Amino acid sequence: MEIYDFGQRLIREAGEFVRLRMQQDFSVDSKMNPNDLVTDVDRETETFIYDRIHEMYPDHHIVGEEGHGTDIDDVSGVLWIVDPIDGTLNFVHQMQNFAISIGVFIDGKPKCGLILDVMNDTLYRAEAGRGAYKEDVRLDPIDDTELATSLISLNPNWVIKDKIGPAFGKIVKDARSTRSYGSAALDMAYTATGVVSATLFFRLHPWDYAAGMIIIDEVGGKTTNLLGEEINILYKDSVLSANQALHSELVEYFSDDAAFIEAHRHVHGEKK
Ligand code: 2AM
Ligand code: CA
Ligand code: CA
Ligand code: CA
Repeated sequence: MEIYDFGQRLIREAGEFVRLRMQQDFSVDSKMNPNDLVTDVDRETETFIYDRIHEMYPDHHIVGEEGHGTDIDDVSGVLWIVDPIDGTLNFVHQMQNFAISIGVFIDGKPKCGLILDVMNDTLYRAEAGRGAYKEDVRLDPIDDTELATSLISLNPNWVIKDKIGPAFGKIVKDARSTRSYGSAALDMAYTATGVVSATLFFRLHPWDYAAGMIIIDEVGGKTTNLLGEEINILYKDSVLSANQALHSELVEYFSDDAAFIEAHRHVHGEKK
């Protein structure tokens, strides 16, 4: 079966799995810090997705947040990058506003991106070169905007940090307004649909941005790190997705700030 069709079927099944599973008890643990949570549902959903891909395509490679593919360090062949639940804090606290995110790459080139808003059962999807869709509605190219009349999404935690805070703070001041949704994948889907005009992150993993960057490409938007540099799909990086004009405008806030560049250097260039 064609990868894109299989992926769409799989992510819908995984969404159904999550909606049923969350009606039963599940345990919540914290990872490195007390605000970084993981649940049984994250782990079980990743295994659900892994098992089905592996059964259908035994020679494909699969990387997931919850432990699959930790040994994968090159992009040759078909690579599935999976976040079983993006927005785990929303999952735990709100039981809504979280997503499943799946990006597929062939020899490092984008193949397709899938983001399912699980509780609304709304699928954002794109196949490279063949357009992006929200459910069955083809998405229009996103329009250029200026920061002064744009809504942007970002996490307020970055604004209050010593070295990187000022650059984010200036953006907050100059934007029409900001939003914080708590799911990087949904932030990117919202950028592709024009709900916000840009989304910014200081540090993401491949599973957070893989699907979103493919969808944003297909609506004519641009994704790089915050300094305007190309992102390597197996690396952690900062992420900036926006329409073309706003992307250029936003990169200036970071690339003109020596303290930001210095802090950025320390946390980037690391493999997932
Ligand atoms: P997650 O829910 O899959 O962990 C807002 O918290 C966004 O940042 C979410 O998409 C979340 O993904 C992501 N994120 C990445 N690293 C994180 C971390 N260490 N703690 C909390 N959220 C993180
Ligand atoms: Ca997580
Ligand atoms: Ca995530
Ligand atoms: Ca996750």
